[in-house]
Amino acid sequence: MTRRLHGAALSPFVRKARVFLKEKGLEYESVHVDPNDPPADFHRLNPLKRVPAFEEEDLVLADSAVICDYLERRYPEPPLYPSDPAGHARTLWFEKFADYEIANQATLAVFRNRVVMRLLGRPCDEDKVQRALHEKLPPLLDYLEGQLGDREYLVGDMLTVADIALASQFVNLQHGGEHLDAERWPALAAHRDRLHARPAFSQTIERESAFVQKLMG
Ligand SMILES: N[C@@H](CCC(=O)N[C@@H](CS)C(=O)NCC(=O)O)C(=O)O
Repeated sequence: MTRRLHGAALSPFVRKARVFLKEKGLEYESVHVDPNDPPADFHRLNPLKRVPAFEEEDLVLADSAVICDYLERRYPEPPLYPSDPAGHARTLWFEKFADYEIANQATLAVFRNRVVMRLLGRPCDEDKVQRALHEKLPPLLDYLEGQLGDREYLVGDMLTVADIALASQFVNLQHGGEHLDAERWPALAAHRDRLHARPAFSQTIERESAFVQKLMG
């Protein structure tokens, strides 16, 4: 069967899909697409020209949330979404919170300025990074810390796509040279450590970190 994931190694959304596929135990072919310079025909896979895009036989999908939702319905085991309506809805909420709110700060402000801009030979907007770290990110993390409480996962007692989405954003924060303050957000830091210790994350983090170190010289 043809199953391909198109994207770049350091994209948090591509990583989320990669980890999801690995947690499902699904084999796939990885196709490199640089989101800053996609191939001319990439619009056929995603008219928005964003990564990830996904192909399975004749099916073409884009957007990590859509790809994960498809994989869950097509390959229900092991489940990565709760089956009860309330748990399912809360999972989608936290997934969205990670993909949009945390992503805007951890990836688009910190990682993009500290890593991507440097690689593109453009200046890093360090003011934007500092605003993200000290003004924008903390209230979002305070909220998640309260929601997580002393539980292992964001929703119920199972690993869900929401945990994967959030932990994936924290990898980009790390690539940008920043870490969660474990004294201020202990539950969240422990959650990140648990997720990043799973083989699906630890293997990719090791490879990516070596790559980032090499790129940044
Ligand atoms: N909501 C989308 C976000 C995808 C996204 O923004 N990907 C970035 C790379 S991290 C991208 O392709 N950016 C290129 C662009 O927006 O032109 C998802 O979850 O897949």
